[in-house]
Amino acid sequence: MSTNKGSSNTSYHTCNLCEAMCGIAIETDGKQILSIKGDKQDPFSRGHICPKATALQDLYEDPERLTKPLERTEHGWTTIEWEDAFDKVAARIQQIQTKYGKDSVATYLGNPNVHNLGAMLYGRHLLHALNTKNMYSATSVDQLPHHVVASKLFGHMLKMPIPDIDRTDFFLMLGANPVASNGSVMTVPDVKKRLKDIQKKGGKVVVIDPRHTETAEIADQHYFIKPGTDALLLLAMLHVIFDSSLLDAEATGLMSNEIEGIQEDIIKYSPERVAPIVGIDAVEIRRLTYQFTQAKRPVCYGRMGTSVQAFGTLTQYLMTVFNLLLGRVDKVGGLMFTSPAIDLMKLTGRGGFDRNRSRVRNLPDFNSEFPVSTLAEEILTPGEGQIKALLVAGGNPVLSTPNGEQLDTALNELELMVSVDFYLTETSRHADFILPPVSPLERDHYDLVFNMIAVRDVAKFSPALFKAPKHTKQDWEIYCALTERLLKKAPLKQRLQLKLAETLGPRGHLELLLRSGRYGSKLNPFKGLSLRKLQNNPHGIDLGPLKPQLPKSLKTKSKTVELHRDFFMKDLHRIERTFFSEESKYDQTAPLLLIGRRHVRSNNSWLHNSHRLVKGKSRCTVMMNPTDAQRLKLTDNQIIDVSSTVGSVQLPLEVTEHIMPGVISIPHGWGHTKKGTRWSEAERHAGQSMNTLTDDSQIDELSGNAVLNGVPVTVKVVIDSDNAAQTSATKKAPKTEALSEITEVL
Ligand SMILES: Nc1nc2c(c(=O)[nH]1)N[C@H]1C(S)=C(S)[C@@H](COP(=O)(O)OP(=O)(O)OC[C@H]3O[C@@H](n4cnc5c(=O)[nH]c(N)nc54)[C@H](O)[C@@H]3O)O[C@H]1N2
Ligand SMILES: Nc1nc2c(c(=O)[nH]1)N[C@H]1C(S)=C(S)[C@@H](COP(=O)(O)OP(=O)(O)OC[C@H]3O[C@@H](n4cnc5c(=O)[nH]c(N)nc54)[C@H](O)[C@@H]3O)O[C@H]1N2
Ligand code: SF4
Ligand SMILES: [Mo]
Repeated sequence: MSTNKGSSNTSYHTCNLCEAMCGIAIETDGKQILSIKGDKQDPFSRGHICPKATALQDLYEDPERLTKPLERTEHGWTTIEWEDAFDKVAARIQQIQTKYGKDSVATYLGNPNVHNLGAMLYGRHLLHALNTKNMYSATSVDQLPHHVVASKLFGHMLKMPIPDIDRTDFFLMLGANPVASNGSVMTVPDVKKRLKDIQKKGGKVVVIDPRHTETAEIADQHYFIKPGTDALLLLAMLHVIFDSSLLDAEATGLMSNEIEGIQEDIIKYSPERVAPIVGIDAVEIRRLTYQFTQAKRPVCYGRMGTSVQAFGTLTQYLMTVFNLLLGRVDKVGGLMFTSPAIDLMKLTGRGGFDRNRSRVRNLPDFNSEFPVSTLAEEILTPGEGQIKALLVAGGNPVLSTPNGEQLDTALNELELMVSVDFYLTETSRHADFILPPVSPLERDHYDLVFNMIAVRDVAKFSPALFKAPKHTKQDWEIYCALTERLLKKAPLKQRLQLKLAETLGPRGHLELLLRSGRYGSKLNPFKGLSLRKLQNNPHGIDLGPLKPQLPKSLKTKSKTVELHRDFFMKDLHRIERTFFSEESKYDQTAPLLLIGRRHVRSNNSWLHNSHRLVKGKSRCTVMMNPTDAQRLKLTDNQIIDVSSTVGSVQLPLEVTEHIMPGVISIPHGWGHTKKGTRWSEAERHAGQSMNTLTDDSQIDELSGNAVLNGVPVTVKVVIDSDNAAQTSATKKAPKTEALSEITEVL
């Protein structure tokens, strides 16, 4: 639905760039976008947007965005017809699978897939047709610990409890910076206002983070914490609640009978024992715990900083147990479960663990995926089962995954690489074929994933702003075209299933899912929630605040919260070894510890081709506390060399009190320095990749998740500040041979 004003037209959509699902009002004149503003009538986002929303226009208009398939030939990149591309790609995949076996073809599905209705609905058909064990995704550089905890405790990997931010009065947040990231595993548009509303109502926001972040800036209390030690802090907080008998008796009835065991496990982690390692005083740890227990509706939540670190899964577990034992799960203002219009749990697996082992490092899979930290070694290590071909869809793992340089080298070894991406990136430049889908404004949108983890139940359908131009394809069409070809010799039933799914299309699927969901009516299309109803409500429909629903909605067999103490608490051995043993590697005088950071004008490894977003001072800097700078005789704006076990980068130094002594921070997703990419604005603001420093051999042992925070590094000066101005990260990347080839051919 849209409104007209003169020749211009305003229509309503959802921004799909991050998890926040902000409503946007887009004013157009024909094919011209005049403005993108927050949709004030969206009941969820209430007019809020961030600077990235306008990048949707830049993305749409970007002349460097690919729209036609490319094939690598001896003359460089050549455009090729879609049908030819699909035929060639499918034939090459089949040849390789026939020669080396099914598992020789691997897949990496990147983050944008979960922001894409068609990709979510049809990706699984392609994966099924490929029938390979070697599946990878951004999950294992992200929220894998949340899934492991949800699958074990609540019975399904997607049954993740979400902080009820609008009704809590004490929001304890570890390792998350929603004011910059706009929230994660917590879909929460307008988060800054929502946090301030907690305070306005007399509540408190407390942030635990090695950096004084944008969120810490508005919080009531902020504690620096030594990276990677959150598990110790939580063990000590649990120690305090057991010691002071603060457990919620009623809540314990909901859980499996393992609480006494857990009490035994945590007995030795007194605040006094952990404080020197964690960097927070024992008195403060006790105070914080009491503050939490004295609040009426407190909640404890943790994200990236606590997920992608050495003890990510244990931390996530302890945090959930902390909320559980204090009766803060499934309670108003605590951690709650959503009741979305479409329940993805019905469409996906529960999250099986250790069904397969990775070939080289023998690591278990989760939900049929191996940790992406193992991808490069599976390509580089010869032998049966070696990966020979890779399909990367909506991902840039050369910049996003640990030891990206190693992966960059490994990709050269492949016999075939295919990228489904609309940019020629650090990753897709290695491809033999690039299959570019349309931009987000040219496809329908409904958030299947983020409604599962939103702080309110809502539903909204956004039709494509522009009809996809002729001779372009959406992600789902690309997936289906490849699947069809791969299934040519498959049983009729499988082929018919695909045909049916294709005929339905994303809209048809959506209609079925909405009507068979909890707010719909299967029999009567005019009753309950349906696509038609959503189309008539272009600002979205509010389905109310989160509702208590346990034990009924638990997916565990026992219909209790299964604590799986043995599985999680066995990691305490590693805690002891890491932090307390004689031979402890955790040397407290040791090198600096590296953490990441996000900025509101950037999005993972991309959107850097939007001038509006990257202009101004380079943001790819190394933040360091003045005490460290002084000790190391470094000054602001000097170019320094940062080295880890696997690589080194050179970046300008930013000396700031906003980071904890002993810690440095570099944002991820930069490093547009490789030859043969084609995003010139990004190349002009190249920066360096933080994942040149992260080590693929370091994983969170319980889940296989990557360790991207708390990476030991050393630093030294490269260039002094007088010369830094010219050599800072804004310097233009050299124009490459491959780039000029493309411009000639296209
Ligand atoms: N050191 C460090 N590394 C990190 C993180 C960190 O905090 N620190 N964060 C991690 C996290 S949380 C994540 S999610 C990953 C993300 O890492 P990736 O999974 O690699 O995802 P992106 O970096 O978002 O890359 C997106 C790619 O998809 C393309 N793209 C965008 N939209 C679409 C689309 O609709 N369809 C298709 N086919 N392609 C599209 C873009 O052009 C771009 O090349 O990075 C991880 N890496
Ligand atoms: N603007 C912007 N928004 C984004 C993205 C983006 O790239 N840019 N990416 C999107 C994606 S894919 C995701 S997953 C989300 C992530 O969203 P968030 O989870 O909010 O992630 P970050 O902003 O990286 O915040 C992580 C925080 O953890 C802190 N930290 C690091 N190590 C530790 C530690 O050991 N302990 C503790 N307690 N804290 C630590 C860091 O200093 C940082 O402030 O953001 C999404 N939104
Ligand atoms: S916060 Fe920004 S990027 Fe995220 S959905 Fe809203 S407008 Fe889009
Ligand atoms: Mo992410």
